[in-house]
Amino acid sequence: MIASFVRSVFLAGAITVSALSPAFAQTTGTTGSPPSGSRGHPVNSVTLCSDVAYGGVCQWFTQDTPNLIGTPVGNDSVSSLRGMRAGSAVHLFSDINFQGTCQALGFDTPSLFNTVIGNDRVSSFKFVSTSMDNTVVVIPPCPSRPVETKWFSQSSAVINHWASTTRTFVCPPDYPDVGDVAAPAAIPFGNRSSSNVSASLAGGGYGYQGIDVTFWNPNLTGDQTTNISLACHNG
Ligand SMILES: [Ca+2]
Repeated sequence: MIASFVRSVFLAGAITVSALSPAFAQTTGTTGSPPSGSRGHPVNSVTLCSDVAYGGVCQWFTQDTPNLIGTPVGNDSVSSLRGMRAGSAVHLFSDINFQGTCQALGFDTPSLFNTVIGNDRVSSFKFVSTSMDNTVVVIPPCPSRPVETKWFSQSSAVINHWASTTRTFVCPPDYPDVGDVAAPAAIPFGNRSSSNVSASLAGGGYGYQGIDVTFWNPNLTGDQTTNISLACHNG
């Protein structure tokens, strides 16, 4: 079964390559411009742009792309995208080789700000086929991924040098839960402030998506900026 499956995938790949060849494209002029392919052999396409509102450097692609490093549009650069053909959508990934945070998009998107994957984060993408549920376009969900922990650096709050200061830090939407899945009993933050500054859990615990940290800066040399790394996991 596996050998047969692999073989059929290989043959499908060969057909796709022949459909993209210039000779084939030149013989299929009835269905539009060459990148659209021919009837029965549509070519996927998406245009990625480095600025919002389809500005900056824009680059169209017809193939899954496991690594945007070195491309004109660039790695960790995409800010908007459009031009997906009917029946297809894309899965965008924050890491190369279709890893990291994934977001499924099937429609023109003038800004990736405030999306799950975020602005200037796309490193790879692949095409997926959509289906119709009555009149609703169904985009396949992103592949499930293992539960994992990432450590996020956060520095924003200023420590008052006359008294202790408690600040709240929050995990990002794609890794929403506080804690290290590999060490669930450990304190889920590291103090990266200057050596003068101590940090401890406020109230002796932490919440589901956020953590309160109390800082103390006893050296009386002035206010300082807090700096912690926070452990967050994705499920
Ligand atoms: Ca950008």
